[in-house]
Amino acid sequence: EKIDTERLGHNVLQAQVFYDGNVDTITKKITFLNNKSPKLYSYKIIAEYPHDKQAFTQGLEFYGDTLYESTGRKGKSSLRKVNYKTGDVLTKIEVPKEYFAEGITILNDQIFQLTWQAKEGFIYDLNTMKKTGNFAYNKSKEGWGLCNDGEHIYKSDGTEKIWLLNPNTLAEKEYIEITTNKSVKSKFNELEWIDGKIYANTWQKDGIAIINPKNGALEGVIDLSGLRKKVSQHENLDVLNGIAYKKDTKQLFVTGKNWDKLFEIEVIK
Ligand code: DDQ
Ligand code: CA
Repeated sequence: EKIDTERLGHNVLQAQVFYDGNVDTITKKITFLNNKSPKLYSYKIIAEYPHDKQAFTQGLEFYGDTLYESTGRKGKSSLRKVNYKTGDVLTKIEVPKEYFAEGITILNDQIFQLTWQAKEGFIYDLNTMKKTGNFAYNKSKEGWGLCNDGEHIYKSDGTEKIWLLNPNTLAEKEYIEITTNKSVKSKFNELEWIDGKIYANTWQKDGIAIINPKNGALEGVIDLSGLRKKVSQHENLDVLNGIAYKKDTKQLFVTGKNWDKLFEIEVIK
């Protein structure tokens, strides 16, 4: 059996075909390289802070004590510098209304921001927040989330792939594909690099996935379904999205699209 690696990925170990003589009932059993099922984690709320309800959060990352946020929807897309304790927006750069802004990440004194379907990203100077350039992504499907490990940039695109980008040209170099021991997973949205793993929101789900960047194995899931009840929600689209880790103090923050709160949480392992 030839494995369709383009569709199922290089994380697939093998595909076995079961044939009982009837071609209509051929079934295929796929075995994944990742043979462990994900661990399930819970959380504890450490603190709650105000968050702008107008912010359709698509990107969230700390630089020192300052929170940077990207918001989406056409006509409402922005790049913000935020005081996380008060929720005050210190600087707000509007994104041209034809773009739907997505994830951000900060590397080498630059902020990189994706857009959803335009296959175009923006580069800003971290200190002035002035736009200094653009970049294109042609191999990946769409622009969803970004994070970096201090050296490389990782990008999700709505599919099962997370791409590794060249930090200078932003071109897609290679990718991992996200699998559990049972299936291929997709729709990874906002991303965060925490201690060697990629933490990822999943679009319209209450769980944060913990992904091994070396092989795409989905090693854990944090069940955050309790948080939704603690925010004033008005629309189905107001889902958990936004993970930011303050490296110096090891604090973890999460929010959602148009949520009125930013939560500092501790993962219970
Ligand atoms: N994404 O963040 C999951 C990548 C996209 C969110 C899209 C939310 C839909 C809003 C409706 C817009 C209609 C074009
Ligand atoms: Ca993030």
